[in-house]
Amino acid sequence: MISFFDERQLRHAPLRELHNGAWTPYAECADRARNIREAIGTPAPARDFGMAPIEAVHDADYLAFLKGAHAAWRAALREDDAIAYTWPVVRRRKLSLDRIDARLGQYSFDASTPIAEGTWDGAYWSAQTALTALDAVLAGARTAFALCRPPGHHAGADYLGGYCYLNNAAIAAQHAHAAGAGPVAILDVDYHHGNGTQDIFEARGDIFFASIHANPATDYPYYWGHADETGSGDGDGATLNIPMPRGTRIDAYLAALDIALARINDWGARLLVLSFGADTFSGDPISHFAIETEDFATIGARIAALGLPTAIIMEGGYAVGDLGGNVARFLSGFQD
Ligand code: Q9C
Ligand code: ZN
Repeated sequence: MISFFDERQLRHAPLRELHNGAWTPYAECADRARNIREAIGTPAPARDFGMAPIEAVHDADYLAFLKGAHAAWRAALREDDAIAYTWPVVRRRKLSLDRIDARLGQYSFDASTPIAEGTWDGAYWSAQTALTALDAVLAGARTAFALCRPPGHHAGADYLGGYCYLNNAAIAAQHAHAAGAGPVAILDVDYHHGNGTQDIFEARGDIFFASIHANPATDYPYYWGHADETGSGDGDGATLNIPMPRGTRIDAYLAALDIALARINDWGARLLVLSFGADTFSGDPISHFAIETEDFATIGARIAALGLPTAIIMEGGYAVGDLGGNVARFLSGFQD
């Protein structure tokens, strides 16, 4: 399978995250990408599609914030990575605030997603990697793999969170839609609910979003991904959430996957953007499913049987030593 990665994605390297009340090493580390790269051979570099496809998904004020946040943090004489400490949960609106702490809270929803010096470069090239894979599919490849990192599915139109800054899958899906390749469906099989992707498309009926993930009653991101979230307005019925319990094994997982695939097929999708997280792995340090390495090939093959042109976008997966092998197994299920 053709795959893409850009060295500049490695410039994003936060030092630590706030996890369960303590500073811990950053789980979404650059070595994740190195491990995957080694397991899948030599991915081709990203092409530069510029800002327009990113601006088609993200608000201009958010992008300006993200680009300038680390420099503003340093200008305020702070050390290390920029991170929020207060959030406008009540009546969040587009305020034009100067203080970096106010801006950080305005544009984020958690404290596990710091902005480091190389974050903008890394996120920008991660998005370009997704667009490059999508473009290969538009040009006729049946599948293409984007080794995106940082990941994207928790980022909304104007906020970051969950190790995500730019929503790579949403940018690719919107680009495919704009190119006339639709109807476009997004299937999210990361362990965590893709709340940012859902938020971006939940009021739209022209892009379908389906997600299989850990029950948000027990797992991050808690507030989104419940089964009763099915879309709104024009998007009523174009969102599908299938929460699964901790401990989920391959048989139960495949039963849920078959439901999601049938819905995508019935909806009439012509192109699939696949948010793939390998954090469903039994050995993942921050997750609690029981998918084994060999199961990833079965999952990949089941999705491939849908027969849709597919851009595979890397999301999570934190068992760094096993990550490349798990990703390679998943891709092997597509047999091309
Ligand atoms: N104590 C992705 O897999 N930290 N993001 C959870 C729980 C955030 C995962 C902290 C997990 C984000 C792309
Ligand atoms: Zn995840």
